[in-house]
Amino acid sequence: MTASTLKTFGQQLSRRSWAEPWKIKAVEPIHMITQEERLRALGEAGYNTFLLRSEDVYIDLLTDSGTGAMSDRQWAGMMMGDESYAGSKNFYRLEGAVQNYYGYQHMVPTHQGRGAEHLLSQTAIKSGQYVPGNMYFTTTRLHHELAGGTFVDVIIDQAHDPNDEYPFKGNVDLDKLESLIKEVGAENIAYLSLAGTVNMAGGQPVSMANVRQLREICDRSGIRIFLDATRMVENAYFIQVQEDGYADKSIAEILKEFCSCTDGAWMSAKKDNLVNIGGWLAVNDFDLFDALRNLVVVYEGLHTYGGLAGRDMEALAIGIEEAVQDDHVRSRVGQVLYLGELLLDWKIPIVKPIGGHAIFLDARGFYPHIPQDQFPAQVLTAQLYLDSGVRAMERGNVSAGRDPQTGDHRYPALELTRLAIPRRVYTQAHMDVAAETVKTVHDARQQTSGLKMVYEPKNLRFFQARFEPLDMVGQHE
Ligand code: P71
Repeated sequence: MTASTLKTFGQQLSRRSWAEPWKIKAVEPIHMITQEERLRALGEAGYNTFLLRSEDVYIDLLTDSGTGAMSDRQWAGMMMGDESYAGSKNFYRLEGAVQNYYGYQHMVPTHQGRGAEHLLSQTAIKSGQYVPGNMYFTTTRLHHELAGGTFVDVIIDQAHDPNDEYPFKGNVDLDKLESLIKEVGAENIAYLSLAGTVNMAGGQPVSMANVRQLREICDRSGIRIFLDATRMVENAYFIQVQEDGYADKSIAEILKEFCSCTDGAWMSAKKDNLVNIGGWLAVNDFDLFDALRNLVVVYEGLHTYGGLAGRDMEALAIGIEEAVQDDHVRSRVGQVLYLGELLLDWKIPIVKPIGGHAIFLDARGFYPHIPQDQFPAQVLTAQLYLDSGVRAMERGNVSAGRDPQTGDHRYPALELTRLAIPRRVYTQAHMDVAAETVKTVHDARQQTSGLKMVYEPKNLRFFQARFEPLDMVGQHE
């Protein structure tokens, strides 16, 4: 690819514009209910935005997962679904797209990311082994633990500091990894669990230099590297714009180069790959593939559909091609940057640098007076919803859960509220609404008090936990 074909629309005009490379063909109406109705809806939802009905939400920034808009080509592809039980032609299209754009040899489809995590964890982790990774992700770590593994965080220290502006805060700390190998022995390490643009750190990328060094260390010790490729396309964009030597390489080239330093990857296709449901798992080692192929039939479906309809696999194959277009990624990350820069201009505390898929508000910065066991990030999601019907997600003490050994809250260093931006869905004016609501809630921060958890599920508690405002607790007792 030459530099001239690489240029996006904005770059061709030598401007910073990141306008979307599409126009809107179908729209879905949205409404804002009244503040009184929002208060009632939030109470019914136990102050947990996961428990709100989407009809009661105005702008839905809960997640960028499965919430993107498909293109006209993808919708056309849905009509090309081959719903044969075995050997659907859409499976072969999907397999070809994964091989072509990610570079792995063997692929197993799954219904979504955690289905792939389950299969990989059960196959590649032996009970008692350690699984080092660049910060935990909720479902990923749970699957490590359910397979008898212990997750060890080996991300660089800067990732835990919302104000550190290092451009590759997703990097693995090589010393932490090497000390772990020395301490427990390489044979007790299942694999390195490496994520592109680290979600819980604020969508922070891993550099190409880092993955190359990791490859070297792991080769020396015979440790495999598996990549959480869920938002790896966005990671490739950050390498293109921030790492020396990559400005003239396309996102597609960078993605493939990065993946070539790893032994396989799992994917929640609901993010980068632009579909509403789907996932996959791809590896180079045939024996491992054989084991995965054997397990997928138990939990997901036959190895040529893995829980997906033929039409889903077709939309996914097309989504993979669209996901790596430079114009698309630049506009997607550009929209996140637009929202983040508005907030920075207003001195709102957010995780810096601005990441790929979301803005992460620093709830400690909003509510220094609310202790972490009164869930400041959960409070912030509630306040945003009450102000404007914008739905965000808690990514702090509730999400981190309890330590299985001590049973206590994990009290993570990062106490964040995430505004995730769905792909190809909202406009710049919607971003303005989101920014304004954050500002209003920030202005009222001193009058805000904490929450008490009144119902706590055992696994992934953040999904279904219920809360009451502390100043209300007791009124019902
Ligand atoms: C996100 C999600 C969806 C989610 C999952 C758990 C709690 C809250 C929200 C899902 C991811 C992800 C990464 C890096 C694997 C999964 C699981 N993210 N890795 O951010 O971000 O994929 O949801 O398709 O099962 O809102 P899955």
